[in-house]
Amino acid sequence: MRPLSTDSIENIIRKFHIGEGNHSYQTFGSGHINDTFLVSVIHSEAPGKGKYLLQRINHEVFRDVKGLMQNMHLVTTHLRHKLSETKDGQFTTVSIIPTLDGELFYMDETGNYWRMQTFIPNSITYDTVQSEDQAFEAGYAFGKFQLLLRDMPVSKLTTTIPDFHNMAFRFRNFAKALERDAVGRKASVSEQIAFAIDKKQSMLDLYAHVSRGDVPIRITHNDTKFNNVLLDQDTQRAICIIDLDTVMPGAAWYDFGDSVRTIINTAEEDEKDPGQVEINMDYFEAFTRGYLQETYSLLTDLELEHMAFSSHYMTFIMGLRFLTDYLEGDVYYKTKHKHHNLQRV
Ligand code: GN1
Ligand code: MG
Repeated sequence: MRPLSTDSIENIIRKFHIGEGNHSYQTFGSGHINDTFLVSVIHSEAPGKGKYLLQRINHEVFRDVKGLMQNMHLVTTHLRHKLSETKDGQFTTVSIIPTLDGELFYMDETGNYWRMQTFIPNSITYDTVQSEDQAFEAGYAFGKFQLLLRDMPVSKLTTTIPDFHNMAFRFRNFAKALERDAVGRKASVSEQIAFAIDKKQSMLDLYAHVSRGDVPIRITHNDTKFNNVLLDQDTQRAICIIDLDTVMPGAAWYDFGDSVRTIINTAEEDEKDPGQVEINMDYFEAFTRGYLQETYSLLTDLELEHMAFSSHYMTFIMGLRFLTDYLEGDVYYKTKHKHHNLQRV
């Protein structure tokens, strides 16, 4: 990705329909892929409403930006419609702010893709769960997301990253990275490699259910980290699911499992001291209660049967991807230092 210049961001903000007024911006968030800026329109007549998120979409990762934005448009439109029907408390959705030309994104002269969306006022995210109530709220929010999208035809969405949670595909990439050992790190991670190989078959077995069509393909979020749930700053209730980049056809296991990965971990994803990484089963229980409260009626027996194992599956697949990227020399995820990807494993 090309570097960003201050000058260009100013110009890019002006391409979007965010109304009159001066603005300021600052970098924002902790995503591993895109670049995010919080844009504030100064002197806006409606306080709190003058905030937006501008993002440069990493098109090396998201090869089909048009498909991605179309998915996001369809899903947010559907959610908005459903929420207006149900008047379900404070739960809301982000909205895409179109360009002045009415497009869903803007491509600059250097070939970078940009999008603007609303910033939900009075909201907060956390990287780690602080209480059982928060774990419940996250379960409720991802469950609600699944429930609200149940009547939207899956075929409307494009698979923007093929094989995203396909374990067989991830193992093939891992094998290639081992074979190449591009930066000579293989010998230093033999323990992690042995662990991955040891778990391989049980992981492939779960994926086989997906590839055989034993479980329904639903509209899933596919990146259900706890910090993708917005909580209301005052009430601490879940109010919105964000980061819709990877919304596409998938298995319910992907969303449940990836949430559990971050929700029951008492430490951050990149904690360097494995001694700090503990599992909080009370959070697991609270999260599951929230999730099933919304989704129990729509899940099949087979989905329910392997729901708990999906937490292993998704935690494992993320570890495998971080390890693969470490072996490849940190070419995919943003890293802040040499062993960052390894700390995430
Ligand atoms: C990436 O960029 P971010 O933080 O939203 C990744 C997810 C991983 C996550 C790990 C497109 O998400 O799959 O779970 O990092 N997204 C992509 O924190 O690869
Ligand atoms: Mg994401």
